[in-house]
Amino acid sequence: MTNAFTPVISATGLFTPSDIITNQELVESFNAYVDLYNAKNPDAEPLVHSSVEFIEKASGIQSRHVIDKRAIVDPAIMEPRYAERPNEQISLMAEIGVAACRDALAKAGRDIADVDAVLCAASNMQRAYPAMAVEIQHELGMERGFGFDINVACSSATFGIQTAADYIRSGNARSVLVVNPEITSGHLNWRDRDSHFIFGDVATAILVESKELAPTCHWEILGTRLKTQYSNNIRNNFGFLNRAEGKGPIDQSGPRTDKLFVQEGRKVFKEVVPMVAQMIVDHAADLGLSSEALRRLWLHQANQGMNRLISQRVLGHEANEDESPTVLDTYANTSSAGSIIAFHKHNDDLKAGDIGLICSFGAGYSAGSVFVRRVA
Ligand code: CO8
Repeated sequence: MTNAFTPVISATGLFTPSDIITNQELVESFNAYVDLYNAKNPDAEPLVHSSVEFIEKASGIQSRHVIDKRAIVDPAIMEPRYAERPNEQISLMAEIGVAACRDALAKAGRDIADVDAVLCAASNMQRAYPAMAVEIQHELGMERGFGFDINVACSSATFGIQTAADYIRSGNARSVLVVNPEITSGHLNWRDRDSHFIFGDVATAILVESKELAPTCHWEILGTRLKTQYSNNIRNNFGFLNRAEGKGPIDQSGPRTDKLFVQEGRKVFKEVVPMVAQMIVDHAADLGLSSEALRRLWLHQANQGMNRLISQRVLGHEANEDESPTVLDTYANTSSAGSIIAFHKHNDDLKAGDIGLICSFGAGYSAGSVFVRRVA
């Protein structure tokens, strides 16, 4: 039974940066940096080489996109260089967000004048204020409505979808753009052997609308659920009070590496898999959905092994690529955008009535599940 305030996904959009770093290239530059460091610091504990085999076996990642790879793979720099822009120019994060929004709007045949709100939901914001969402709203030419930012690390997109869906359900909005510009290269420590291979840059957008406004072909949102549970196992202490700590600049090989992404990867793996699997099973049961009813899982793209275990627990058997598609092999972990890229690239072939799940999980811990059914 649906009514006028039923929230649906009308379309999604994707912006993929053209620069690609393969594991081979990443490891070559990392190992050159290690050799340089060890030659310069003969009395320090020697750094150890990275390996392509380890990365592929431990994570399933083969390559990643980044905004500009030149400085990242330069062994003398090993961090991105994105030029500061004047206030009059659009910021980098807004620029890629706008590209993803335009893609979603074009796919839905939606005029920007019909959109009521923009939610910028991502792991990092380029600045404190004005909100990124307000800049994106302005750049899209929205002359009314509102925008604000949402930050729940890798789960930002599903938290954004639930927020948008609630606006639709309550009648406070009819059309909401949720946008996820993820420039993860800015907060990844490219000199850290344990994590230098994990992330990639991208932007996605989801147009969440009231059913009566949506194009004929859309995805009805059957239910959304969010969960958070505090953990220090994925952490980034970067913030506006760093300056007040009086400890000098943030250096990715110095004592302040906690101002970049750090994690206890094994603990994350062990604790998040059962938490997320249980959440999905409970949510499906509450919606009256059996595992056989689930045609496809669009899971967060952090680690192939995690997705294998989660889908096994949810479906009762090992999922194949058709049931649980992978995009992390070529995109790596793109934080909140991962499950949306998987949905964007792998939903066209499903039929009317097919049911699937968009699910994200990550730092916080945080997790979100969104069950959807294809219409037309
Ligand atoms: N090359 C070769 N060997 C290596 C390397 C390397 N690069 N790195 C580690 N090793 C070695 C280790 O030294 C260790 O050796 P030994 O056994 O001799 O001690 C061995 O490999 C095993 O190391 P680990 O235990 O660390 O390896 P794992 O098998 O656990 O794999 C992973 C590491 C891939 C990180 C895995 O633990 C994992 O994926 N865990 C899940 C993590 C996850 O999903 N995190 C999500 C967080 S992201 C999020 O929420 C968003 C945050 C915001 C984004 C911000 C942008 C940057």
